[in-house]
Amino acid sequence: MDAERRLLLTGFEPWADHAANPAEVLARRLDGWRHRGWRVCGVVLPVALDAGPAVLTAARRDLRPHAVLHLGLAASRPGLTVERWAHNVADFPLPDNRGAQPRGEPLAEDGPTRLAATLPVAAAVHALAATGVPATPSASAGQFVCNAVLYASLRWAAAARFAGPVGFVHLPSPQTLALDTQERALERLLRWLVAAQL
Ligand code: PCA
Repeated sequence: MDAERRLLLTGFEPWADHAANPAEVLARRLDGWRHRGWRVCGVVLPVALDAGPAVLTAARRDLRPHAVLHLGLAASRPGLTVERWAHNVADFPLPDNRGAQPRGEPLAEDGPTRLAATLPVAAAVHALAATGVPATPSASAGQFVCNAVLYASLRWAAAARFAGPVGFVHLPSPQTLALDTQERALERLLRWLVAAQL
């Protein structure tokens, strides 16, 4: 009997002209975080359309998580944003880390136009905002690799009838909001997730 419950927390490596990615740093920092029988497993994904979802699939197989939370950097946003939707489109403004640059292509020919995050967005925003950080819901995870990973994750969750929550939080730049402050807000969100036993 496996009593421990695992939350898979993913971040992304840096890309383009970002020297570092707070999503990577915080996924690593929170790796091993424990609370009331839950353990966070931090995994860093490549910023690549052909590799990000594949690494996620492997991590899911190895870790058999009960909840999945993705983190990514949205450097132009002023606070933390909780994504409501993944859209079935890849329209990269610049090549990913492996040189792929689809323009206006569907992620899955046969997939739905959009998929809703199964993490309760309003409650997640509330948990983050309770620490005093700016936090809002977002209607778009963009059209780059973050959106592609969320779309793949939600598609898997629907197909596998995954009972736990799957969600995505975009983080602001550490220049906008200190990393330690972002970390405290994420810990608050994690404690809420544990308490809610979703
Ligand atoms: N943010 C990018 C990809 C990796 C990341 O952290 C995005 O929003 O798509």
